[in-house]
Amino acid sequence: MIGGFYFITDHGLSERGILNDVEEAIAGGARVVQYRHKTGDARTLYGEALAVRQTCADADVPFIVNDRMDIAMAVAADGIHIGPEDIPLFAVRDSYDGIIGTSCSTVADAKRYAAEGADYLGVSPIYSTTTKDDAGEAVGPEFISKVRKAVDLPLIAIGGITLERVHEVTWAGADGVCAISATAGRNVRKKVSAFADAIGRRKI
Ligand code: TZP
Ligand code: MG
Repeated sequence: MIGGFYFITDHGLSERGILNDVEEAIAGGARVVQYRHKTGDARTLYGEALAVRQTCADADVPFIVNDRMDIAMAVAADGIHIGPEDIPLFAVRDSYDGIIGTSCSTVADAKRYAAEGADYLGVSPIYSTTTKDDAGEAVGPEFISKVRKAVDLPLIAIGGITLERVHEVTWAGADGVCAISATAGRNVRKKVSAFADAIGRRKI
């Protein structure tokens, strides 16, 4: 089951390299890792994804590749995360047994993705964010409640989430939380650990 703290790599914000960040995030309690690299060439993506996959496999943490079906297949990732501009969900569901996550910001899309066989949904952007250029307008934590009522899939809240806001999104029904800028840079382990604790506390 996808949930808890969901860590996404960010080359721009990383200070010690994304592989180190992944190790730190897992040590801090991340329950899912996504490799996200928007600008690298396929050879670079393959090499990095392979290394991250190994680190995740050693820790028994699900490893998801963002956008790229070819890379996910080549490194035998546990899953892929696809957005509205990527290969369509219906096109991969029949031939791919791994975890498929997709992003949604309307209830109609959430229902459609559930019907098409998504395994989890990223609900975003909950708050405004500068980490993703085309993230769009903030949908607010109430959007999570609406999707929660509409579909029976794990929901990962993402976009502008700080430690102080964790309770708002878990209260609204999120099963997991992703925070990039709030955990990237220095002390990744400590920051992820604080998120993992905050999410865990809400679930008790
Ligand atoms: N998808 C939707 S919002 C977002 C992504 C990748 C960026 C989240 O980053 P931050 O820094 O936690 O707002
Ligand atoms: Mg994408």
